[in-house]
Amino acid sequence: MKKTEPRIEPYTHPAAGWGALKYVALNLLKEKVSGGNYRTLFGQNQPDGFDCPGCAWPDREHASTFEFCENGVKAVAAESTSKRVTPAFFEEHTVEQLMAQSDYELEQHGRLTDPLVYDAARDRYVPIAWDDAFALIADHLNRLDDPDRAAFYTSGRASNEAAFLYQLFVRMYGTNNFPDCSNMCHEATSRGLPGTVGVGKGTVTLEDFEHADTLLLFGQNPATNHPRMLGELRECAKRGATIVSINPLRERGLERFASPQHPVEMLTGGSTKISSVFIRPKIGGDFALIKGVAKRVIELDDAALEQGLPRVLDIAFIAEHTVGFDAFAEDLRAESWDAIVAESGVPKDEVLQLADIYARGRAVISTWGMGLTQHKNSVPTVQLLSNLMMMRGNIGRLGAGLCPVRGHSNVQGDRTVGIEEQPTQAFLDRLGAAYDFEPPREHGYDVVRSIEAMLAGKLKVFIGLGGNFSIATPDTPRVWEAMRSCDLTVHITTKLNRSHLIHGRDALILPTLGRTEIDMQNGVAQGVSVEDSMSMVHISYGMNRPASPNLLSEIAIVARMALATLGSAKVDWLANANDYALIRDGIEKVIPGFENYNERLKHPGGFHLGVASRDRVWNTPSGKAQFLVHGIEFDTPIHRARTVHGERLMTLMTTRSHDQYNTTIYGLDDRYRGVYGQRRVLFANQLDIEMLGFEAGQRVDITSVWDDGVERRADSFLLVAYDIPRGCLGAYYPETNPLVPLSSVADGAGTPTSKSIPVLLCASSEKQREAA
Ligand SMILES: Nc1nc2c(c(=O)[nH]1)N[C@H]1C(S)=C(S)[C@@H](COP(=O)(O)OP(=O)(O)OC[C@H]3O[C@@H](n4cnc5c(=O)[nH]c(N)nc54)[C@H](O)[C@@H]3O)O[C@H]1N2
Ligand SMILES: Nc1nc2c(c(=O)[nH]1)N[C@H]1C(S)=C(S)[C@@H](COP(=O)(O)OP(=O)(O)OC[C@H]3O[C@@H](n4cnc5c(=O)[nH]c(N)nc54)[C@H](O)[C@@H]3O)O[C@H]1N2
Ligand SMILES: [Mo]
Repeated sequence: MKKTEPRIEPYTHPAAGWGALKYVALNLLKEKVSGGNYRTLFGQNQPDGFDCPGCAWPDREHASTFEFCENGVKAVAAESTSKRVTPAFFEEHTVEQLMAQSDYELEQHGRLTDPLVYDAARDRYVPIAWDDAFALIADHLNRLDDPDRAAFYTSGRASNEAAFLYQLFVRMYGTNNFPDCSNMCHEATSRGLPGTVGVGKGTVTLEDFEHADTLLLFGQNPATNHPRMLGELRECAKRGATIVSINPLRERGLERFASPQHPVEMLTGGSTKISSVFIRPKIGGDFALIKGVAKRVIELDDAALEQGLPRVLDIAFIAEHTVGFDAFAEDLRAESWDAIVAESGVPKDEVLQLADIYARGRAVISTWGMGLTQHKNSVPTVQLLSNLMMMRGNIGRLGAGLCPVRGHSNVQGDRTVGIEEQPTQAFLDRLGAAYDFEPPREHGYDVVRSIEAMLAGKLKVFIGLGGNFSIATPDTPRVWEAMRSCDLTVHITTKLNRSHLIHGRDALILPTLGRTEIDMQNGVAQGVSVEDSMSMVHISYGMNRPASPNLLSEIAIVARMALATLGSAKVDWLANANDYALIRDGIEKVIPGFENYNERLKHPGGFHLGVASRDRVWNTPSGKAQFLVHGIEFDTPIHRARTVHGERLMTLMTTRSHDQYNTTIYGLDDRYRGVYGQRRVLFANQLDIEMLGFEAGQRVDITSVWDDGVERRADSFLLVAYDIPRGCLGAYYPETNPLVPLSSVADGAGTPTSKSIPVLLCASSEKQREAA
């Protein structure tokens, strides 16, 4: 693809439409999809095809019509590329030389073909036999004086089978150190919802979208990150449902959508209006906003009572299904409107408008993404949203419910099958009984704690099942120091990324099959299963020839790592790797909800795992859904920094552009936000740009304000005047990760606060400008 000239040019078309088709064509040409096998792209999310490695949005059961998704195609094309990174490539490049390449360039080299080991004398990765690689891992693990000195990372693409076998191996080895991408993603959801409704998962299915009359979309950008969700929203909008976007940015894709599934819309240049209302809190303002809405619902109910009108609260639901309502209502009555307005950044009339919409809705779905989960108060925010929904019985009822929209295609399934650093005792009991061993009982390290433990010299071996740990995590220079202090780093991976270059004393790169590839074991093509964001579990079969004959499946790698480390006295690892159905039998034994797992997977579209809260069964200590009281916080790091620096102190959110998949950079455009050919841009309100004495188009350096005396900076960002609330800034992740302090995490979830970083700006110096 020809490199676009860097420019800023506002986008005026609907999301998707012809623009998306054009981009798809360009991507296919660029990747030279393996063997010209474009059929692959249409095998995604088909009953007999593979699960799209893009996002976790569920598939319609109809699934016979190809659901077009630009970013799904990009994900598949990136995996099916015909480009290869062979041992000859590493012979030509030292690690130091590769470090000089951008993340985008590293990604472009293509698929890894052979297992590699780091050769320190030559600063190169060189080939290693698979058995020697497993022996090296076993040797390191068995030499540690304590299994808690090793951590086992998982990124959310690993299948249920791979993840289950991995956690079994790791727990038999003796630790619960399972940092995973979820720790940086929807952890506030997973830790918050159990406190209110008893389960850390959403309560809706796609069917509910057909019956909802009101949808509140909090902090997500579906046109980029869950494009197939727009198809669902389009149907809702056509039906006349009210859709509200709650987001500091007026994301283009939430305004108008031209559906590639509907030829008439495409040919006539038509499109569908998605959101009818845009509520725009300042960054981190959602908690106060939701509190305002809940307070207003109480006021509306008071007024209804007085006038003898039907109640606004669902008093039957509250009485039968909940506890804690009185204290909750009392706290809302006592909350001041001034605080709500000041802390949310939303004018009072708009808070009231949102409350009216909510109170009119007879079937309301609330969805949310990273805009709610990556702040200090994310757990209380998710709980408050859940409480708001409970006020009108909007949980466990047709067309209504909680809909956290997960990221990675199997991030929810990985947690279900045991990738969890805080396992319950009940889970450990069942696991131990099924495999006849005593699992470690102490909770392990999450992502941030793993990094801290490395820095403290307590963690010496890092093994990563997918992902890009050194780039996805916060506080980049500290993470690199931490990873380089390890005795061994291992990456099980499809493509080259920077984490492979930030290595321990010993280091391995183990190349694996992707989801799109045929996985033959013992002469039989194996399927793997995944759970989407709405708890549907289904099977996935690859269709492509593997990128290299020397790749192993993730499951085979885990099994052989386990065999080399632990032997086969308790588990016949190789038998499990030869027939994935055996692993599913194990999952069935240990995890409730998987009865008849192998059988039920044969049903096209799979099966629903069952979510207790959806059935109004509340797995909480009280046995009821719980209203919880949380106050607005007035003494946060951002408040404190603003006291010192005044209005020059800004709050920075870090988000995804349209041309990336997390740390994988597909291209340098973010077309819906009007950015082309570049990524180091900083969105700011024109009035703030003037107030700070800058001009749009100039370059600025960003430093974050934190209390540990460490300087954190990211330099040379192009200032772009953008429609964003005052005091707020936006930039892309991962370039901005050096700004996120390691110790700045969501209370109760440990998620890095990558959507609310207190920062200051200064003009870039001439020298830095040249370097950029
Ligand atoms: N193509 C593509 N698809 C993806 C991914 C990808 O990188 N590329 N990543 C996958 C993963 S792992 C995930 S988790 C999801 C992420 O999908 P999203 O949840 O959409 O994640 P982000 O792009 O980080 O942006 C979140 C949105 O939150 C808004 N926001 C920021 N701060 C606030 C706030 O304080 N309040 C509110 N209300 N909104 C706020 C931003 O303006 C932005 O619109 O997508 C998944 N799908
Ligand atoms: N500042 C900031 N930081 C963030 C975020 C943010 O919004 N802002 N978002 C956070 C979120 S939501 C998430 S989920 C994390 C993501 O963190 P990660 O999951 O660690 O990162 P990814 O970029 O998704 O990982 C991509 C790599 O996975 C490997 N890979 C791809 N497919 C496969 C496969 O099938 N098998 C294997 N074994 N490997 C594969 C490839 O090597 C690729 O380079 O980042 C978090 N970090
Ligand atoms: Mo994520």
